[in-house]
Amino acid sequence: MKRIAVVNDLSGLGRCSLTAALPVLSVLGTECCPLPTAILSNQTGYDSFFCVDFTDHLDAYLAEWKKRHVRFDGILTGYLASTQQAKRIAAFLDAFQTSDTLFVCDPVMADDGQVYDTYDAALCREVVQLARRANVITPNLSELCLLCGADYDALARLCAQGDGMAETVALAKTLLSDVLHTVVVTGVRHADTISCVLVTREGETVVTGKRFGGSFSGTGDLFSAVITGELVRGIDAETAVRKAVRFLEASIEESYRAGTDRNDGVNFQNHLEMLL
Ligand code: PXL
Repeated sequence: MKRIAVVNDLSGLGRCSLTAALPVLSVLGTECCPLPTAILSNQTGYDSFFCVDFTDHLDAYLAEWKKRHVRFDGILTGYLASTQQAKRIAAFLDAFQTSDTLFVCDPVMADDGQVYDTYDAALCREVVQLARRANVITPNLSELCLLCGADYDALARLCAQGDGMAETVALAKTLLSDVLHTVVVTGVRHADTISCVLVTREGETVVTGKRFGGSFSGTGDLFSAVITGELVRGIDAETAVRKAVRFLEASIEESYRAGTDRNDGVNFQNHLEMLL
């Protein structure tokens, strides 16, 4: 069975990070091995939260994995709690990323053009460094602009008018390298639809879904988990992106109709069978 290490936090409420990755990767028939970065009562979008940063325990945790000579077919990273933690994750990659490992980095930093409150400039620089080591990245439009040093407001305005695809593709292409072969730009919002832009060395594809309401917690984590599981299983990137978009579309539609609070994440559980 393919084994995937998922570097992310465990949030008790919010259906995001590890509580999103675990069910998705399991349904896709892969083993999800958490490397927890922090334990939170709930994700940080709620009014308040309790958080224990796990950074100081990572070395001891990883020493046990090293003892067991465990190997990973995939590594997926997401939300990071601190600059110090980002450096430990880089050391984890030094030890566990081999030429056979697919490293998928979700460069979590921002949404709607706003850098998250818990991310400062130093942490964003670490995320950019991490993304440079990845084979696949799944930025949203805000994160793509941060990775490229581009103007988010101008690009988001174009996209809202139903335009901006050529510009988004051009930006994503500048990131491709010997190491990075796939860029999936998520959540590109138009008036009534939302698109995903897949850019590889072979070309680009835009996959568009229906748009329901605003943004929900955890959708980026569900998306990156589907992409990682499928690519590690040897599925091609376009099929993986189409599957992820349909799964998110169904989950978001159900949550929108149920009036789910955006902080509680989406009702993805009833749609996991779409991934089987
Ligand atoms: O889904 C992204 C995410 C993951 N983990 C934590 C978060 C967020 C977004 O706010 O707060 C703890």
